[in-house]
Amino acid sequence: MTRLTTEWIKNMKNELPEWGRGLEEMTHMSPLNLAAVGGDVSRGRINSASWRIKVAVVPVTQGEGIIDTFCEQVAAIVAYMGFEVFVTEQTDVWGIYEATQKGAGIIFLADDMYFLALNMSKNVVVENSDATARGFVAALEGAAGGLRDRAVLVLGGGRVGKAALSFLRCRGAEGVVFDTDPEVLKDRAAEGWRTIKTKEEIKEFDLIVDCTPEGNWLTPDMLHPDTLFASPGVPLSLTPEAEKMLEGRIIHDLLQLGVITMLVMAC
Ligand code: PYL
Repeated sequence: MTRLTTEWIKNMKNELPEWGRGLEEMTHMSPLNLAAVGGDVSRGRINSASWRIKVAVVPVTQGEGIIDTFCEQVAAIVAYMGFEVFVTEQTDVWGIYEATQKGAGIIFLADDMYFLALNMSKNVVVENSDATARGFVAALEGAAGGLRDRAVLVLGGGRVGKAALSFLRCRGAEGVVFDTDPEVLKDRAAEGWRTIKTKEEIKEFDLIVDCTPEGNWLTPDMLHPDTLFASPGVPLSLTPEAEKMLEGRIIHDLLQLGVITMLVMAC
């Protein structure tokens, strides 16, 4: 998983309205509806939760420590979805205690390995990789006008890729996976997923979910000209030329779709 930097995310909260409009233009669905599809949660449940549940975001100092403004951006995304939210003054365990004392029903917190949304009263734990994969598959489905009986190539067969494959199956699509690590491909094949073995085969697919943590390796000649490209992976794999070729058909953000899907799944 690529560790975000303050430089990458510091303007995110100011750009949320533009992000939401762009996503709706591409997917013909509001962020709320996308999260509802990705999280498999009814709009009614989300609306009622937004009135009842207060959300806390707890800074975590473990490992490489706090990413300046990370918690603030997460809180801004939660607020954008219409929920009351605060960032705790304290960090770590004290911050969790502060959140419970201030009546939080859902707590977001992230260390270097996991980013979780916890709903203690419902004993629900939502993990960012799973929610992010589901959110981006839902967005691809919206942009493609449905995925039923269509082949979708998943780049990267790790934590996010596996979640994307599973949710693609839930949505009636055939997930196909590519990974540069033969051992990962072997594991996915053993689980019954169709795999491709070479980068040359990527251009056979016009629907792609890119879950790789590599950047700048997908060139125009490697891609189907009509590709719809959903990329939970950070940084973006597309070279600038490929980005230009796919302009208007790229679904990519650093936190937003994952956080809104985590939120609704924790409701
Ligand atoms: C959750 C993000 C999505 C992509 N990469 C993941 C990442 O950067 N994880 C590290 C998050 C550390 C947060 C830090 C803080 O500010 O509380 N512990």
